[in-house]
Amino acid sequence: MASEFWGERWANSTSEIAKKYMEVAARKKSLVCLAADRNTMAGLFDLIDAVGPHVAALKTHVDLVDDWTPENWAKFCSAANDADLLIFEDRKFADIGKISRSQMAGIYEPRKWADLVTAHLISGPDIVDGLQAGWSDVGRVGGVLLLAQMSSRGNLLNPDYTDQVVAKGREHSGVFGFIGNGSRPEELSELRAKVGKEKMIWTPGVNLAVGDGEMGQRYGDPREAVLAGSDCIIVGSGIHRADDPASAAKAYAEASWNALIERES
Ligand code: S5P
Repeated sequence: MASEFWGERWANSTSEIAKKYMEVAARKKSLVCLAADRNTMAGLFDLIDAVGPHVAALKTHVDLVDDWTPENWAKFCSAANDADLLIFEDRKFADIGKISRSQMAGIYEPRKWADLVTAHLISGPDIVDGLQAGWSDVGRVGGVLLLAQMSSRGNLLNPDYTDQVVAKGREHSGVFGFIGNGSRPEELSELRAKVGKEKMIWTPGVNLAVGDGEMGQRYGDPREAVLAGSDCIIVGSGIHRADDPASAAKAYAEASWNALIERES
């Protein structure tokens, strides 16, 4: 079923997790990853209950939860799995390979519950092997999203850096895809041309209200991001700060799904 909607992305994909994501997205008719940036466990549970049916993945920042405990987190991950959501820890790893492997353990132990993690390639490509080794240490598989662009004003990921990240990441089976800048569709189209047809591009910096956000964040339109080559819109405050998060999530789901249909038809 997913193949009929995802066209060349499905046909070219060699990643088990990318296929899993495309299937979940097709079941829910949503290309939305919720950036679940709430700092209490209760707030996070409320979010899953409210928006679970309308989003395909849940992006976490595990270290910003004030009342985090391993037991509560295990319950939260199990609720996310029950809601048919991929779990994506936005840890933005950046260290050398062996330290990144160790950081997949530690108190938060993302190797045990995260399907996806983000990483900067600033330290070189061994970081991807380190993260993959972290998952293998507990008999799991996962995917790395490399930051090729960022949505924040004044970031230092210049076009030459982006090209190098893409050139290295494209060839690595442990790389699920790239983070692109959802606030600038023209930059995103260029990124898609460089990435090619196979790997995922996921984009933060997306909001139905386009323009500047808080502290240098910038926002672009969800439909335009998908048409420019994004495979998943990462939406935070547009959903979790809405008066009615469920209706907001539904609106983002519809915008993203309709854009995928438009893009592939
Ligand atoms: O370039 C980036 C990369 C990421 S992963 N810009 C971002 O904003 N993000 C993340 O996306 C950020 O950490 C936050 O969790 C989310 C955007 O949230 P929003 O509230 O601005 O939609």
